[in-house]
Amino acid sequence: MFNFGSKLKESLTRTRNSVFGQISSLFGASQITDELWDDLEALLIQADVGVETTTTLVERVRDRVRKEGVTQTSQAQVILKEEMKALLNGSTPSAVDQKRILTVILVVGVNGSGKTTTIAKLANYYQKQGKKVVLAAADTFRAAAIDQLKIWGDRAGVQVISHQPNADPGAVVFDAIKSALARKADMVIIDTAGRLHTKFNLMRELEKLKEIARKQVHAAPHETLLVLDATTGQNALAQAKHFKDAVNTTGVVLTKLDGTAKGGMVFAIGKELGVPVRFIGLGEKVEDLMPFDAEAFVNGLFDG
Ligand SMILES: Nc1nc2c(ncn2[C@@H]2O[C@H](COP(=O)(O)OP(=O)(O)OP(=O)(O)O)[C@@H](O)[C@H]2O)c(=O)[nH]1
Ligand SMILES: [Mg+2]
Repeated sequence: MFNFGSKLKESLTRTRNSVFGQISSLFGASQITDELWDDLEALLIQADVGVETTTTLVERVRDRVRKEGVTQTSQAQVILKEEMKALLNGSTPSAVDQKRILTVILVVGVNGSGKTTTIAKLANYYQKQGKKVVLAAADTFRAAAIDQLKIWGDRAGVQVISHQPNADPGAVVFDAIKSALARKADMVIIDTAGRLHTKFNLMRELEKLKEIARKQVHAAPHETLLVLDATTGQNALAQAKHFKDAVNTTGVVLTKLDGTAKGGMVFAIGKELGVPVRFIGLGEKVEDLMPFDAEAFVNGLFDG
């Protein structure tokens, strides 16, 4: 069995070493002082947790420390970890797990964020759960994107529905859903373009794809996953706001956590966006995807 725990810890090494290790040292001090809170705030902001989320988090921890009469720094750190987990928990469960005839997942995000790779990973993940998956190569702007998906699908034995480059992405989605229904598949995962062409409104196009899916399957797409590159830090957060407003994303896949010290981003996404992180990307291989688990994630930030 693939060990997610050690893979996660390994992937979080940079994030842990850069800032969270320092937070641990901070709480290694003997006394809780005003300086401790100031230093904690500065470190969390440095860790890309985001100003708003940092302020909320530090206030909550400080309040509890005061109310609970905590005097030991080690106990204060336990509270910090609890409040970090609380920030990430409590989101609605993914609609993907409900039973229905066909589940449709739309995957969106800007160029290079890791959409196509993530789709291969998701297909692998759900396939391993015994689900029959069909992929829709609806990023028709780039011939390479279609090929990338086809090659992977062939290798994994997953059907990929594609059209010619520059074809109408809506037609690809329509055909993929039709084929999936005919083949009694469990799930369709749709790849989309991430670029903004001059004569092309990406958000309007994505909205059109959603409408096509909705006409074929009740309440589809059941999940609209935004793929965000963790290495871009606060920029990714700005993208996320944009996508959320325009196409109502229901979840985030945060990719490339293995190559960055910006793991603190997870908190900013959950809190400032109110969109849950559903999966995290921990490498380039097809198995390097993990369902997001707040408990394991926070533990991994502190303990190597
Ligand atoms: N280290 C690491 N690399 C990743 C991860 N996810 C994706 N990548 C890499 O990121 C690069 C871009 O990934 P793609 O899947 O092609 O991204 P995309 O969003 O489909 O890009 P476009 O099709 O150009 O819009 C590739 O080199 C991937 O191998 C991850 O979790 N970790
Ligand atoms: Mg792609």
